[in-house]
Amino acid sequence: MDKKIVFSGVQPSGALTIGNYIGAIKRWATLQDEYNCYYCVVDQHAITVPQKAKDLRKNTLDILALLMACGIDHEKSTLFIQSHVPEHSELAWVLNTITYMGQLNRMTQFKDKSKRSEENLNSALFTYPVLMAADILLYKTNLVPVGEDQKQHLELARDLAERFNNRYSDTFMVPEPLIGEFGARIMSLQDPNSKMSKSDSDENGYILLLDDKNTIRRKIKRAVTDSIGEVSYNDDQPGIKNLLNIYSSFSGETIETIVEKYEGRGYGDFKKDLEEIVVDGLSPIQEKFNALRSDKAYLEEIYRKGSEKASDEARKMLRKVYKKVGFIPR
Ligand code: ATP
Ligand code: LTN
Repeated sequence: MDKKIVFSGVQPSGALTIGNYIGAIKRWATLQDEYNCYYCVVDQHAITVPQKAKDLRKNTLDILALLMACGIDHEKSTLFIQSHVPEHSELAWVLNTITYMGQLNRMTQFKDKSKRSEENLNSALFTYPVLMAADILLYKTNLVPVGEDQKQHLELARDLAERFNNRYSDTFMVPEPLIGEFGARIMSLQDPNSKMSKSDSDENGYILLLDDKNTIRRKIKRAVTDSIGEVSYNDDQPGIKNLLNIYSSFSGETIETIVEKYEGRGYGDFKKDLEEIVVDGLSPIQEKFNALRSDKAYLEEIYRKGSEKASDEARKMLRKVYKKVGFIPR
């Protein structure tokens, strides 16, 4: 029996946080045996907000090496760079013709991001979700592991698949989201009511996968808690709740076990242990990253092989789509 297909993407718009890791990337590695996985560094999505070319090149290779350091195995999964497979933007053009302006106007990510650059809004920021739908639909994807913030975009991909299938004939698989439970949203360490984000102006709000030991310790020490003084998991203590989620995700222990362990002890002990758990959890990733990142030729070999594999599938699907819409074959 053929394995089901998984597709996900990450933007090389900066360094990855433990929010990206817990919410999405950690999960990606665990899916590799059961599914046929495609993992893509979406550089074409990243340029919907201004990027310096030099930084984009560096971030793309950093993220590729980081994904491998987090356990993505290029022998098991197809690991590639979006702009290396032009079928993504070619399919996006066709999908644009069946997307309603009203649908794109309702996207919360567009509303949020357009607020940040009110003056010269570019049209790619608006059609961003259509390119994302193309990424997913090209590979007959069944499942898309993402954080909760991407749910609305996935709804659009489902909608476009169904609309195309109805208008022409059965072509695309209708994909399902795969969203984790508590890890779905890791919050800022400085404001536990807003999402941990790499684009936060306060660097104490996030921990980067590549932060050094002292930085990690300092950021956890400074993490906002409350005056209750009891390690307990509830919505009245959002700071501690968020730290418990991080603790559990890195240690593998259940929330109950952790809460029991710190009964009658203050936040000091809890934070001190958490510091070491995060430092220890990230250090093997950082070591692997450093080894991989210094070998440019090896990285090149991997992303070339990945895009060849992805292209084979993408080409077949695009050919089918072009035929159905009435384009004359080359
Ligand atoms: P930014 O934070 O700069 O707005 P982003 O991190 O949301 O960008 P991506 O890098 O493309 O954008 O996200 C990669 C994956 O990480 C997505 O699946 C997203 O849902 C997930 N993710 C991002 N932030 C968090 C978070 N705080 N908690 C859980 N998952 C997250
Ligand atoms: N918009 C996504 C990144 C992304 C993606 C995809 C995720 C682009 N294409 C396809 C899943 C499937 C984000 O996380 N910001």
